[in-house]
Amino acid sequence: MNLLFASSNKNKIKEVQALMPAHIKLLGLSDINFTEEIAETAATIEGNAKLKAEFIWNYLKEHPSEIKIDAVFADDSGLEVEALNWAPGVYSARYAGEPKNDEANNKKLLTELKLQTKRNAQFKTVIAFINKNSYQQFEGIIKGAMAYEPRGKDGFGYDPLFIPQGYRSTFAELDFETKNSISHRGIAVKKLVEYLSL
Ligand code: ITT
Repeated sequence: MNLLFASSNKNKIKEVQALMPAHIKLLGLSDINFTEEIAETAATIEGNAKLKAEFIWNYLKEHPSEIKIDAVFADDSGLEVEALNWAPGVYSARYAGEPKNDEANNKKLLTELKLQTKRNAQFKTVIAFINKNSYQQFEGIIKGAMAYEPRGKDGFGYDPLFIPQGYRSTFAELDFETKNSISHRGIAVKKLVEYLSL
């Protein structure tokens, strides 16, 4: 089956690709020559995941692809920090303003958390899936804590600041496979794959 991942984030695509079984061919937005940015205007992570998947599903109706696409899905993710009233959450990508910038986001987060000893947080991914018969959502959440300084070189986004529960390393200090096997995205993708294998 040909599954189109409606994301322009190369790191997300790499993580999702690594969890796809051989019978599912993962396509990206470049395979349908889509290069625009989809405005994420919903008020929730669920809403933005749905909005991105629906946008591309509808785009394909008007711009049919040469490759047969069986289904489309999108991933919207956010970091939720309890001491910040669960911010940045749905605003994670642009926490430090436009244009989106991972380093500026991490810097702002550390500033907001300065002198804060309550460090617990969670990462959440919602995958929105559409095919001609149905719409489904799959959620993945991993609990953890915020580091006091960026640590590690791997990963992307907030990975240098997030320490998953049960570990002492940040996501950026863990190797790719370890992060992917426990992460918010990994959990959501495994649910999607299970659904597709039923
Ligand atoms: P899309 O094209 O898929 O929308 P995006 O990068 O805009 O890509 P999101 O809106 O879901 O994706 O991202 C929210 C923010 O959270 C963004 O700043 C990411 O860098 C960050 N993020 C998402 N997943 C992450 C992960 O696994 N580890 C660290 N940061 C992550």
